[in-house]
Amino acid sequence: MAMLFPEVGDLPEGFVYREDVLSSDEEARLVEGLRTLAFGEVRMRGQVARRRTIHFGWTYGYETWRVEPGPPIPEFLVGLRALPARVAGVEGDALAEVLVTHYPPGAGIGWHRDAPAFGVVVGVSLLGACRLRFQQGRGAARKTRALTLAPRSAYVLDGAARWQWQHAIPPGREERYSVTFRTLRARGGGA
Ligand SMILES: O=C(O)CCC(=O)C(=O)O
Repeated sequence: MAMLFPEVGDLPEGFVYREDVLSSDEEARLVEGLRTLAFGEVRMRGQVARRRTIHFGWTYGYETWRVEPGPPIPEFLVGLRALPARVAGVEGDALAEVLVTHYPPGAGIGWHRDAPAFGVVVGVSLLGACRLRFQQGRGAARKTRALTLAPRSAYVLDGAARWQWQHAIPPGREERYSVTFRTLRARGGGA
């Protein structure tokens, strides 16, 4: 029987995954910094999600997708930017938006594509592991892929993975932080 969400292999074009991009000490120092951030609620269609987020560089409305200048990126995250830049093959400065998400146990994120105002997405995972799922198409034509994101790993969403597939993270058992970096394409948002 075919697995609903097969492991790594045959993942969408444009998806890059690297493990052990940070040491445990670097992870611990980053988590110390992340613990000081003032995370806010994510409200969509009247529902408050279990995950909490904070945006730097640029902010966007989850329902309007409007992109606005945001608070400056804290020094400890500016220091981290060279890493996702190297993994994605872009300049550090080009990663103008930083979104930090805190997932307590039981939190996830539903199917979506990231706001079109942003380009390449690079995600760094800290603390718990989680599944990252991809889907494309509907009904009988629906294709799915999945892998486990390890702590201290990084991934890139570009090409088809970014634009032609949706992704989601099912609720996990472990606390996790993701620090996602995005290049900016255009302001204003809208689908
Ligand atoms: O937590 C992650 O790595 C993914 C976050 C995500 O998909 C998003 O914020 O749009």
